[in-house]
Amino acid sequence: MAALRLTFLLLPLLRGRAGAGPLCPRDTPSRDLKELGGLWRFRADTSERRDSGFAQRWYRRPLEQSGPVIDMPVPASFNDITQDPSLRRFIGWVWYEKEVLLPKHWFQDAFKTRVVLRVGSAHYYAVVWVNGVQVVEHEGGHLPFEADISTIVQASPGDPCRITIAVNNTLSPYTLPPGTIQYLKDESKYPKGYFVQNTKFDFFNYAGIHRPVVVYTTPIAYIDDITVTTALSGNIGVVRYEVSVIGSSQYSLSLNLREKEGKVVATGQAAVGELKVVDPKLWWPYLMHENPGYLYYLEVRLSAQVDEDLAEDVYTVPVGIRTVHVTSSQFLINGKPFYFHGVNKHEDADIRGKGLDWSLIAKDFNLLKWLGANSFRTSHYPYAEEIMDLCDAYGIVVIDECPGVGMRDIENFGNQSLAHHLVVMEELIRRDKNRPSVVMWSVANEPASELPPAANYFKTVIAHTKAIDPTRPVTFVSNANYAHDHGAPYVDVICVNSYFSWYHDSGHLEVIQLQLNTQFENWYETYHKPIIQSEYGADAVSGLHSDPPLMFSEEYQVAVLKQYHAVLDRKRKEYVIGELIWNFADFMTDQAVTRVLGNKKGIFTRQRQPKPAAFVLRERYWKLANESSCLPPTMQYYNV
Ligand code: BDP
Repeated sequence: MAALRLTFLLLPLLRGRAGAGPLCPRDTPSRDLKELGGLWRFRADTSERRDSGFAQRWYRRPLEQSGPVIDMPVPASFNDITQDPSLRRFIGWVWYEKEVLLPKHWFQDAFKTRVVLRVGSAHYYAVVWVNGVQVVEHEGGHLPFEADISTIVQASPGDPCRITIAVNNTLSPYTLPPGTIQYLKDESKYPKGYFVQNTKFDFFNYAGIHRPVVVYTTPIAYIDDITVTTALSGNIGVVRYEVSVIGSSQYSLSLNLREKEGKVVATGQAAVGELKVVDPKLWWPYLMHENPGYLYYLEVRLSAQVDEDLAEDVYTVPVGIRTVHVTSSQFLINGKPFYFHGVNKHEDADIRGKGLDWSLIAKDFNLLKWLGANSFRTSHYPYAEEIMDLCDAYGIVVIDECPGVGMRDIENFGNQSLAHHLVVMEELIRRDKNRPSVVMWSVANEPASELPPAANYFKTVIAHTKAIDPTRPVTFVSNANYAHDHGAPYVDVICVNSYFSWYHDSGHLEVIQLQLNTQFENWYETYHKPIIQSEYGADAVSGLHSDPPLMFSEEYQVAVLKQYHAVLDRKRKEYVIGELIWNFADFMTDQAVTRVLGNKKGIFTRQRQPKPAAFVLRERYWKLANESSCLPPTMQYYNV
């Protein structure tokens, strides 16, 4: 069994792994970008050990020469695209391939141009070849990775370039999220070799290439990374920055911090420095200010000597000037108390699964604004950069969560998991560190934090996260008993999930208020840290009615929310700093007797139509916003 699992997941680990470039590819005057979306050729490796692709080196020749292929959209999960149930539940390697013609001018001065291939995310493990040469491999869905492919593509300029990506969705006790492969050997019940993948998280393990694949260029000497942090000192906004350059040690930099309209408000020349803005326009959350999500733009220009030549690069990062502080009972943004009234989401939709979809993204942000939600948690993994960009621009506050979900077994807290968890946090922070919308990192959701090894595990993960980013608070989301949670001592904010009258005392709405009150009191008396109700809710099958309210009806979902709100309204005056409904929309899960085509705790259906609970929340969120914000009276109404 171990040997087979090894073939499933670990085969490519025999080669070295490579990380992601920190800067998200953007069109700039010195860089070109070509997106490789559309239909790719695709084949699942159905061989018993799922190893034919590697054994027969499918990457060496066009994929259709080694067997049948089908068309597969990128970005998208592969699971729900065809009518084939075995592909929907497929575990193992799937192979994607695309031929692409790169623009001629990328080769005109070959040695002055660097060509990079970048994958926004591929779930879970990916190996990438260009023209048959392996260029990168990466562990973990939800985060980007890239490879410098200059020498390979420049060896045959003008020829189509063949990109092959093998993706494996097998999870192990040491992956994030974890999972196990279980072989069912009773041949009176299961065919020979039958296995299933078990997970302890509550969403479907969609797989494939979920975010855009792009090829982009930079000059041979280039801006590799820019780190920005901001502070306020009286009426001065301080933008601290650090620029790293690769490809030359003889270079000069010129930095311009511009307002939205283009006016330069501060300039710099050094690689590390501070820019000062008098009376800055601060980055404010949605509904906390009449001009939320204000962004400056830090334009970095590089002039580098490379041999006899001059390489010039330019890259611009959006900058939101804002501060974040946590006290024993408050969460302060720009020194003002911030109350999270928001949602937990999923990247999830019909047909495309977890594939990036602009229509869905736009619709979801419109629904968030309609709802009066000022925040969300990226439950239970990092969301697409495209989504995060809009959070920055719209002022939607984000608790940025890594894929530490379903960590329920002791095996998930050993050194192998820990080492990977630290790498994941590094990759996540490298990607999202400059985002004003991100106000807190969440390192896990509902881990078995009552297990003794969780103490050292979370102490280490949280310390590592804080060492990389000392500017943001860190949390994880707990459903453990307050008295036995070994991770809670290390968090800045207590995030608690509870499902009173649902998973406990099912159907008993009358106990919610007492139990919720006790929950808050216990946590606060133990830790004296602010608390977020990070999940609560109830399943409601759209169209199912019952009065008096019974479980799974739309009325019951509303009733649960109202019971929670009564207590939240008392406690938010003390130390409760937020409430995030579970869930924004219905979403797909594994099949189970408790799931009706997925989890129905959405206040919107999976197709984004509101259930009655959405109207209840909308009324509440706008009321909360109007109470606590400095909005002018003209903006204090439903934004219909
Ligand atoms: C919580 C989990 C979440 C689930 C939810 C539920 O954090 O992922 O979907 O329960 O059961 O425990 O609906």
